[in-house]
Amino acid sequence: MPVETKTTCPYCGVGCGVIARVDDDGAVSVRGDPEHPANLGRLCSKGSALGETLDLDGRLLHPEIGGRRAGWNEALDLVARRFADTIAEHGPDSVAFYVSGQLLTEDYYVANKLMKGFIGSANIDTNSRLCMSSSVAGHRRAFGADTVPGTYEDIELADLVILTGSNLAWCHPVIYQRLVAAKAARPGMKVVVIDPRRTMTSDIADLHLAIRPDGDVALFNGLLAHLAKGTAIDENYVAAHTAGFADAFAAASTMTFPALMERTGLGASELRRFFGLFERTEKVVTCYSQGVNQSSSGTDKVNAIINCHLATGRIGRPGMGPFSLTGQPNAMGGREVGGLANMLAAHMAIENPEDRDRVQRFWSSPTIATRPGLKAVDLFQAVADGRVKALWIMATNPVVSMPDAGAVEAAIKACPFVVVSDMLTTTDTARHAHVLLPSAGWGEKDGTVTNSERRISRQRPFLAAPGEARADWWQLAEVARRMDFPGFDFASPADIFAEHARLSAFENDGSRDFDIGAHAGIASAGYDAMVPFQWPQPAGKTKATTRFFAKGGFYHPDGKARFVTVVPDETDRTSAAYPFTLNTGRIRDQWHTMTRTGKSARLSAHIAEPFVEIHPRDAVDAGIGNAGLVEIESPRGKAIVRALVTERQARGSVFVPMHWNDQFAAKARIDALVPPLTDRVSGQPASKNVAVAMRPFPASAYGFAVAASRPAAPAADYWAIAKAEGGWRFELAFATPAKDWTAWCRTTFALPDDVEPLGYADHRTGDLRLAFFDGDRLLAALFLAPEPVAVARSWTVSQLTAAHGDLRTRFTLVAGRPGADRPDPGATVCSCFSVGVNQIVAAVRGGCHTVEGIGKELNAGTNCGSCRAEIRGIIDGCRAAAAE
Ligand SMILES: Nc1nc2c(c(=O)[nH]1)N[C@H]1C(S)=C(S)[C@@H](COP(=O)(O)OP(=O)(O)OC[C@H]3O[C@@H](n4cnc5c(=O)[nH]c(N)nc54)[C@H](O)[C@@H]3O)O[C@H]1N2
Ligand SMILES: Nc1nc2c(c(=O)[nH]1)N[C@H]1C(S)=C(S)[C@@H](COP(=O)(O)OP(=O)(O)OC[C@H]3O[C@@H](n4cnc5c(=O)[nH]c(N)nc54)[C@H](O)[C@@H]3O)O[C@H]1N2
Ligand code: SF4
Ligand SMILES: [Mo]
Repeated sequence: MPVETKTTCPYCGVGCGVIARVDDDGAVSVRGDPEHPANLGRLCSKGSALGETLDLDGRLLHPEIGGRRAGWNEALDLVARRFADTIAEHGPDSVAFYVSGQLLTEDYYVANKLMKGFIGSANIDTNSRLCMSSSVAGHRRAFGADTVPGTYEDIELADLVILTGSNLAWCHPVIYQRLVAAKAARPGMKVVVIDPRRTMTSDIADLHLAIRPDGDVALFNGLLAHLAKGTAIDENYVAAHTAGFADAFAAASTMTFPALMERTGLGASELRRFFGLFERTEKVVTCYSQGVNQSSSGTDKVNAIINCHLATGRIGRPGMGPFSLTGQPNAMGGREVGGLANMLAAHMAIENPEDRDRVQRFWSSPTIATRPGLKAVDLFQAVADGRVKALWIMATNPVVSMPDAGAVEAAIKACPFVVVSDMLTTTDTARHAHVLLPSAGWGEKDGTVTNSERRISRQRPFLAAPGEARADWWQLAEVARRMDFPGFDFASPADIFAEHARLSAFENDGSRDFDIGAHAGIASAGYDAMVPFQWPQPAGKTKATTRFFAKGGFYHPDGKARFVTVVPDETDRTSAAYPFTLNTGRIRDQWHTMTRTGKSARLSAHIAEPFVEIHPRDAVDAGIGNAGLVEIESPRGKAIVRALVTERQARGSVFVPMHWNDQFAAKARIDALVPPLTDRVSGQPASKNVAVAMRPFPASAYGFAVAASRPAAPAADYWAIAKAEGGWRFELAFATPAKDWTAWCRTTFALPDDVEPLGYADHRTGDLRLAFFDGDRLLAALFLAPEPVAVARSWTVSQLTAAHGDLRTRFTLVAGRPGADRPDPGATVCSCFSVGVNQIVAAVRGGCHTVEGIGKELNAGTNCGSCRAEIRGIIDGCRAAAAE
C-alpha cells in the first residue's frame, strides 16, 4: 500500500505544503497539499522535482575523521573534546558555529542554546546573514522587533503590488502564481517591478523600473518627499503611532528631481507614474527581497520602504504593508530562535540585560553571551587570522556562497579544527572538513519551519535516514552532553519545540511579538498532528487578527514605530579598470549551490551551464559574441562563463547566477569575485553590486559532450557539467587543443581500452566527432569545433538512453543531427513535461498564439506553471521575428 505523508517543501520561504507518496517499490512522488494555506495545492518546478533529488549519489553515510570512516561515538567525542579544549585554552570566543536557514527550528534552537547559553559566546552566525539580515535590522529599527506585519493574502488583496529587488516568478514561484491569479481575477490591480534587469517577473508588470544599481534609497526617499506634498499622508497614524517623521522627511526632501533621476537612472515620466500610483492607491503592498537586502545600503533600503508605509498608515491592514520575502525554508524559524550572532532566543535582544537574564534563568544555564558575536564576514576573517580555532559548519556551503569565497576557502583550510555536518561528501566546503558528520536530509528529518508569512509547518519524515545519517539537533545535543552541559536531554524534536514554545511565552505578557505559548505543553501526539499555523499564538488567547501594527502597538518602549532618516549611498564602485557592475542571483530551476537540484536531469535541462547576461552593445564593445565564453575578473578573482547577450540586461551591468561551483564548473564560483563589503548596520554582504572587468575568453576549440558516467574534472580550460537522463552532459572549451582527442576521451570518461571510437575529423573546418559504444549502449560522445559547437543538444543527450545496436543510429549520433522524423526539442522550458524551446516555436508557427494554446497542444505550462512567463516570451519573440 502506498503511504502518503504531509510535509513541507525544503526550498524557498514560500513554505509550500507537500504530500509525499512512497509506493510499495520505494518510488517517491510528490504533489502540492491542497489544504496547506501557503500553496493550496500548487508547487513550482523545483518542488515538483523533489522526488528526483532523493538518490544516494554522493551521500555521506557515516561519520568521517580525516577522511577515514569513524563511528559516531568516536567522532562526537572528538568534536566535544576539541571544542572544550579550545575553550579552556583560548576562551569561549575562540570557537564558532556557522549554521543555516535550512536547519529546522529544533536544530537551530539547540545550536543557539549551546553556543549562547552554555559555551557562553555569541559566535553563532548563519547564512541568513547573507540573506535576511538587512530586513531583520530594518524591522528592528522601525518596529522595535523583527516582525513581518502582513500575510500572503495581502498580496492578493492589494490594488498595487510593488516588487522590488525580487525575481518573484523564479524565486517565490507559488506566491507569483497567486499574484498572477489575483491579477487575472481583478485586472484593475497594478504591479510595479523595480529591478535593474528585465526579469521573468517583469512579465506581469504594468510598470518596470530598471533602477540603477542601489538606487533604491533615493527612489523611496523621493517617494516619501512626493507623498508629503500631497494628501496621502495619514497624519493621525503618524501622530499617534510613530516618531521621527519630520527628520526623515527633511532628509528625503533635500534631493532635487534631477538628482533623483540621476541616482535612480529613471526618467521623469516613469518616476511620476510610480509616485502617482502609490499616492492614489490605498491598498499597496511592497514586497522586497535580495535586490534590497544584499547591499551596502540594505538596511537603509528596508527603512526607506517602511517609511513610506508608516507615513501613509498602510501597514497591518488587509492588502497593505511592507513585505520581506524570506529566501530559505526556515529563515524565519532561525530568527525566532535567535540564530543570528546579534540576536537572542525568542526575539529577545542580546544587548538588553533583562532579556539576557530572562533567557539564562529559563535555560538554567551557567552563563549567557553578553555581547553580539561575529557576523558571517567577520567570523570567517577571525577564522583566517586565527582568533577562531574551532568551527562547526552545518547545512551551508560557505566556500561557494560567502563573498570573497577564495579567502573563505583558505581560512577554512587553515583552521585547526573544522567540523562539517552535511548530507553530501562532495561539497566545496565538506572536502576541507577534519570531521564530517552525516546529516539526515529532507524526507528523513523531522521538525518545523516558519515561512515568510510567519506560518509554522511540520516537515515530516517519510524515508528512513540512509546509513548512519542522524538529525542535526541530535548531533548538537550529543556534543553538548559530552561537554557535560545539562539541558540537552531531548528525546525528540517535539521536546525541543515544546521548550522553544515555553521560552516564547516566558514572562512575555504581550511585550514580545513572538509568542507561541499555546504550544508550550505540546507532546509527541500533538506535534505529529500539528497543522500549519501563523504566529502569534499566545496561550489561552485566540488572536482575532494575524496582522501586526494596524493600530500601532510597536515594540519600542514607547510603543511607537520609528521613521529612520536615510541618505542615499552615492558610491559608484566601477572604475576604468573595472567598468561593469556585476549583479548576482538565482535561476528558476537551481537551488543555491546545486547539491540537491543538480541531481535532477529535468531541472538541469532548463539552464545547463553558468552564464553572464550582457547588454548587446556592451557585448559588441567588449568583443563578445553570443554563446562565446567570457572571462570576468574583479580584484578578488576570476570566472569563465557563457555569454548570454540580451536586451533584458541594462547597459553597464551584467548578471551571473550564484549557483555554479567547483563540482559543476571549472571556474564559475562567482562569490570568488565578490569583495567582503557589508552593510554597516546588518553586516549583510553587498552581493549585487561588484565592479568587474570582462573580456572574451580566447578558446581555440569548443566542445559539447555526453557521457554515461560522471568523470572527474575534465582537463579543459572551461567545463560545465549537468545531470542528464542516463548520464551527464558537458560544455567544454580549450585554449590549446589536446594532442590526441581519443586519448583525452579515454582519460576523461574513464573508458575501457578495448572500446574503439567511431567518428571523424574534418581538418578543413576543424570539426571533430568521436563516439564510444559498449554493445548497443552509448558510453560517451565528444563534438568539437573552432566555434561554439552547433549540435542538437537535447537530442544528443537523449541518445544516452537510446539503443544503438544499429550502425546507422550510431552514425546519426556522430553527425549530431537527428533525422527529420525526430526533431531536436531544444533547451527545456517546461521541466514538468520536458518540453523544449524548439517544440514551442514549432507550435507557435503552427498557429498556437497563447500560453493556454501551447498548454493544450504540448502540456507545457499546465502543471506547476513556473515556465508560463517564458512561454509567453517565446510566443512574443516569434511574433516579433515574424514582423521583421
Ligand atoms: N529558483 C530558486 N529560488 C530560490 C532560491 C534559489 O536558489 N533558486 N533561493 C531562495 C533564497 S535563499 C532567496 S534569499 C531568495 C532570493 O530571491 P530574490 O531576491 O527574488 O532573488 P535574486 O535573484 O537573488 O535577486 C532578485 C533581484 O534583485 C535584483 N537587483 C539587483 N540589484 C538591485 C538593486 O540595486 N535594486 C533592486 N531593486 N533590485 C536589484 C536582481 O537583478 C534580481 O533580479 O530566493 C529563494 N528562492
Ligand atoms: N554572490 C551571491 N552570493 C550569495 C547570494 C547571492 O544572491 N549572490 N545569496 C546568498 C543567500 S540569500 C543564501 S541563502 C546563501 C545560500 O548558500 P548556502 O547555504 O551555502 O547554499 P546551499 O546550497 O543551500 O547549502 C546548503 C548545504 O547544506 C546541505 N544540506 C541540505 N540539507 C541539509 C540538512 O538537513 N542538514 C545538513 N547538515 N545539511 C544539509 C546541502 O547539501 C548543502 O551543502 O547564498 C548566499 N550567497
Ligand atoms: S514555491 Fe516552489 S520552491 Fe518554494 S516552497 Fe513552493 S514548491 Fe518549494
Ligand atoms: Mo537566501
